[in-house]
Amino acid sequence: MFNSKIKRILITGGGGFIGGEVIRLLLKESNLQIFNLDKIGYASDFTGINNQIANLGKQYENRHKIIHADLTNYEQTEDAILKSDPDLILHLAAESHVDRSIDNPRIFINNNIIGTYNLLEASLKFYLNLSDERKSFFKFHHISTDEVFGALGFEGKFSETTRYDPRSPYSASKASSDHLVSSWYHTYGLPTVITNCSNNYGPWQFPEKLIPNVILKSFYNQKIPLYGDGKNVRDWLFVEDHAEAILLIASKGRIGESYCIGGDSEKNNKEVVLAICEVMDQIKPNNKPHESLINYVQDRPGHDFRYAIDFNKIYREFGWRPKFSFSESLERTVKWYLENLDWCEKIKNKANYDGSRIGLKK
Ligand code: TDX
Repeated sequence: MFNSKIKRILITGGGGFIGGEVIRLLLKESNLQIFNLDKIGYASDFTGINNQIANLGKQYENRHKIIHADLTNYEQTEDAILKSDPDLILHLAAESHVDRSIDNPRIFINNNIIGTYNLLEASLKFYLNLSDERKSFFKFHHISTDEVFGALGFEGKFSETTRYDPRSPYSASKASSDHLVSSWYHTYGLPTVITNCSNNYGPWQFPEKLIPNVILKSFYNQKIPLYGDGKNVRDWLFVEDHAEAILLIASKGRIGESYCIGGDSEKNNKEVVLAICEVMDQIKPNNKPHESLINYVQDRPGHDFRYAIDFNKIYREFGWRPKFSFSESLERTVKWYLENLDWCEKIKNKANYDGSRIGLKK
């Protein structure tokens, strides 16, 4: 998967949903030593990684080391880089929930912008001290979102050449971090690559996002909140497809480039909710169909209408396309949540999150 000279990888935010998936894939399919820099915030959790290590065998324990560090602290960031001595950095750490960014933008500015800035500064200092040989394969891969491009109407798709037009504090903070990464490449020569993905779903996602939120609400027979008219469209990407694309770009992506990663599964929110309700009707039937729990609620302020990704560049250059179908992976995801209700309760309690509506502050 990787050039054999690459031995150590530093992943930021490996306690998160996507980072955890990337680490599980790396454990299975590479020999790399993995350093997982995580601030252990509200959504951080290592259960999935620990389960994977337990399944693979004790000899895998040493392959994954957690470094408890906060990117908003430069010294901690620099220490983590020196300790891990990486050949590759995957930057996934970010505050990621749009609704939280509406209520509390400062946290997003600090973590996503200042955090990325500190990581870039420390990475550049580290990179400049590497031997020419190690410099020749070192890479800094920044993982970002399609939300930086703003919102689409009924037509068109986002691609690598789409103008940035973020509209929420969250997407503005991610757009800023993308621009910082790109400027560290152009100005200082740090070898960077950026990926922008569409909405992820799958096991281990913190239950504030649409899909796990709806699964849990419908399981507990609570009202399912559908924002506005439920017609906003997202392009759903199964997290295992995303992790595979990330590692492909981390190993083969061209320096200074960006790549869009999409799920080829555009659905409006009502379609997604109805699909979940249908699976729930089959595996946990109620006296009324689960769709009767749908409750149209006040719209999200500045709610982006539609996201869709044209992933032609990564397909053209590397032959990548999503493998998982939406309906099968959604069913798998629903079943996973129902089998892991204890985990959901535990992580919600730890985060002090009771599932109430957030993100209405104007
Ligand atoms: O309860 C809900 N009801 C509802 O109708 C929730 C939580 C969401 N929604 C709507 C809002 C969006 O149109 O569903 C859609 C998806 O919402 P989120 O899961 O909050 O995701 P979104 O706002 O699209 O942003 C996501 O995709 C890009 C991720 O949260 C980001 O981290 C990623 O960068």
